[in-house]
Amino acid sequence: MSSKLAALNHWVSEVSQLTQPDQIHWCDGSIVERDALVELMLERGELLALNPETHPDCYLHRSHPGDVARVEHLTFVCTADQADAGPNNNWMAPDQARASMDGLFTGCMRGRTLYVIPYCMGPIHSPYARCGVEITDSPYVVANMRIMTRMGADALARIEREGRFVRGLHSIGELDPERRFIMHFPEELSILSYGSGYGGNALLGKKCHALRIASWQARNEGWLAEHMLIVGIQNPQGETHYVAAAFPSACGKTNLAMLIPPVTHAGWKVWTIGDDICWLHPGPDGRLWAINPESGFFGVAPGTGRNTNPNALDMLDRDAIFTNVAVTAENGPWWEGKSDETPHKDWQGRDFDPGRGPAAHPNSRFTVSMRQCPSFSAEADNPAGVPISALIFGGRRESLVPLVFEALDWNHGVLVGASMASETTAAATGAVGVVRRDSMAMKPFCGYNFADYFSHWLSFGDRLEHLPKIFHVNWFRKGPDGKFLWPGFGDNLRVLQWILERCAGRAGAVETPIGLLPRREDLDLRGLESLNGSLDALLAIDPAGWRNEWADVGNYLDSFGARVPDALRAEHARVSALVGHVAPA
Ligand code: OXD
Ligand code: MN
Repeated sequence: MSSKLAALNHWVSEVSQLTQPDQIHWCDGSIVERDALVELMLERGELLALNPETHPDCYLHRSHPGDVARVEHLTFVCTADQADAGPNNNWMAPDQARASMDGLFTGCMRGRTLYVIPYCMGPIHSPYARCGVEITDSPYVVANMRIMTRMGADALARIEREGRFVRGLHSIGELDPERRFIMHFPEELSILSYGSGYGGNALLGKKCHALRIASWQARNEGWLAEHMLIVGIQNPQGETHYVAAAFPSACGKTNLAMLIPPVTHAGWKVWTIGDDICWLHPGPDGRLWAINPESGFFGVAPGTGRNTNPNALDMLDRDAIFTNVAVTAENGPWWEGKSDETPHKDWQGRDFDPGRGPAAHPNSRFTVSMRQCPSFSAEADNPAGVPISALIFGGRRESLVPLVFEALDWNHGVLVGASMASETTAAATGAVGVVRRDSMAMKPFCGYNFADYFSHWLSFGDRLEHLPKIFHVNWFRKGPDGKFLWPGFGDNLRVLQWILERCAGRAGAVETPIGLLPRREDLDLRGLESLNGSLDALLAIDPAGWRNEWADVGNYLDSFGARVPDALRAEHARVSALVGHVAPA
């Protein structure tokens, strides 16, 4: 073993002394290894094979019913100085955190196999990619990491070349919510996760590494690690422009990433680069370049149907892992919104009884390689990434926030991102449907103080010669009857079209106190004539509502104290004045 791997070997042996596994398996990422793991999980009942005729190589995992989502209240950022983690994170002193985690990990792998998973986040030869190693005792985690990351021999070879990697130690422990913690040590680039097998808590390459740890690395190194999808939008002239868009969990990022244009839009095409995470680097040409660090989708199943996301349905009929979905009498996967079939067994394996709620868990998931997506773009493997023309922020807001608006400049756009708010969803435990501020959709994922994060975002105003434009969208406005005002899904392309036309300097807009809005005639609404009255509401500005909104944003910024950058406060004062609210200086 080369000396560059000595640190890795040393760490693996330290962990095995602590956790006492029966055996150690170094994952090579091969199909043979995958098949053996699947076999093992089938034997142990941790996976159930779905119908091999209709869904070859598809498996169902039923998690512990108390382990179905991310646990934000049990997720910590452990920096030496609490102020570096900020009020946006739970904090514990690193020594104390390590000591209590050591207690939990002691002997926890007795009778189990310890798997060493070398992985690479991003195209394997990209200078922007970063490697990590996850140690876990869960074969389900290994099988998922194989889909979600570039895992195995190539990643190990890169680690051997570079000698550096993020360390993640995970054990499902006893799956006891009382003994469950997800701890991050950004100063050491390490993660300790105990007691949960749920994706966001256990697939450490995803939220823990690619967002919480990477956001810290990104700040130190001059780039951004964001909770954003990435798509290429090809127009009928054959030009493709790329945008990255941040939405909170379960707000339709996967659907937008795989959008199929409406029938009125012949010649348009959306290419999928990523659906959840985006690493943005200033490129040599002064533009912002994006890579998707992941290689698969860990998507929310409910609501994925022929009308909402046909591309997703088409990629899910082979080689996929389903977690907590229901099954049909033919042993196919099923969830609310998938088809008219009647589910046979619910997500817990019980005979389906509508009286007990939905058949699939609202946060049930699919894990599938991005290569299976019909709209997959080969640019997702481009080591240089793709150049970004526009950044989009969006939330789930029933009222107030219009369909789309453009920020006046970079600082205004950063304020718009920082003030994002959304109604909570089932992706995290806790109440669903409560409006909370979720800056850049990073509230659960930023590995450091939001005030410093806002400064870092503002700094790109000087770092980049060609800044992308920033927009805000809201697909979720409701009318007085409680129905959505905007059709959403494929029709969202019309909004993306306006955004790209604005970037090209071709579309009109009207300046309002909150930013630049399209007028009816600036949007391509062919085929949406039925929208009529709704469009007025979708594009209206309610000054009194915005006075309250900006006052609330002011309180929110205050909650981060003196570290909030002056430029952001100045921007807040400016926009507040425009709606007639006097923000405290
Ligand atoms: C996810 C999430 O799983 O944001 O992507 O919760
Ligand atoms: Mn996400």
